[in-house]
Amino acid sequence: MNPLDEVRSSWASLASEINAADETKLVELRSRFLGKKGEIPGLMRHLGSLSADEKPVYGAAVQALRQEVESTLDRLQEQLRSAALKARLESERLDLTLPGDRSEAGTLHPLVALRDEILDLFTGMGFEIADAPEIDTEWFNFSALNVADDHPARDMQDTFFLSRERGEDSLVLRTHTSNYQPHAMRDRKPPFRLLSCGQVYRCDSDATHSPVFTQVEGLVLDKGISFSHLKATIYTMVRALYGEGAVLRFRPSFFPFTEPSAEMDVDCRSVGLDRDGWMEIGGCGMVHPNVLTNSGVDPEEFQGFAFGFGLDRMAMLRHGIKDIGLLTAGDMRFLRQFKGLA
Ligand code: FA5
Repeated sequence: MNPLDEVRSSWASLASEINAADETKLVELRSRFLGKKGEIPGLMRHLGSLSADEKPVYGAAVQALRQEVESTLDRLQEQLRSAALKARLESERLDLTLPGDRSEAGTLHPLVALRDEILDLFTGMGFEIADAPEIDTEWFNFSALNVADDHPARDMQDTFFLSRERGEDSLVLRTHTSNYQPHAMRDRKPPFRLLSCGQVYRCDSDATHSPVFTQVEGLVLDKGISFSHLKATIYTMVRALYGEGAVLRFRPSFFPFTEPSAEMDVDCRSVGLDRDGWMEIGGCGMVHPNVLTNSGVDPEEFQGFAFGFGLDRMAMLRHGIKDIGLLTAGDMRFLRQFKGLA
């Protein structure tokens, strides 16, 4: 048998093996028959021993065999590839008609939603948002605000003291956001309009009092500020939050850091609640000259007003919540009803 027939028949004898070949076997066969030192290129070595007439015939026959081997191997390789792809697609198949895993979208807590609304409202009126520490000294929380040493608010019953010793530098959990006032007056020069919102702490607990609650504090210092500026500002806020029909009353009161001072109550029925009575939402007044002096501001030159609202109370009023504790209890049965808040 001549070498060409030998290679042809060895290729032909592999037919059944070839058809069932895997990827490795195909690579092996490709190298055996078509590789540089493979059987088919090896056939060309015999060209030299052939006559001029035989050479083209022999060359064409070798070329034909090469093409047959090549196309067979290519076809098989392609079949293997598409079978592998089909298997993969099959194993990774997604049934898009199955119901999906729905993840419940979160929603804003009613206190956060209300706080954001109030911050938006006041920034719209030219107020700048600022912060004060929740742990502060007795001086900032009380003395700078003209609260006398023997004032009942300093009493152990009302304030969480963090230091064993009592004194101007001893630390307390702030009892109100008014601690912000002396910080603000020391840190910047009037005129300014500032708003601060944050948590405050008191030994206090019943349906309308919580030991941890949130206050929103405003402070405006400028020349020629009067109580009517204060009233207009508060009315703007209350009407924006509760509607034009909201009835607000200013009740004369006392705070050591404002003079005159008032507490503000909203008529529950006027904001759509099904109950009689007033809900106290905050305190306010004209900044006391002693507070200005304590913080290095000349009361002859600048006057101002301040207010502090209980955010939790305002949320109770808005949503008709009867127990303040629900706002911080983290009970999903209660919180789910505020789903639409954004
Ligand atoms: C003050 O805290 C003053 N710093 C407010 C102020 C600021 C007056 C600036 C003048 C100038 P008062 O203790 O009344 O005031 O508290 C203000 C509001 O916080 C109350 O009207 C009420 O809405 C809310 N509040 C008071 N105590 C609690 C409590 N334990 N739980 C929930 N809200 C409370």
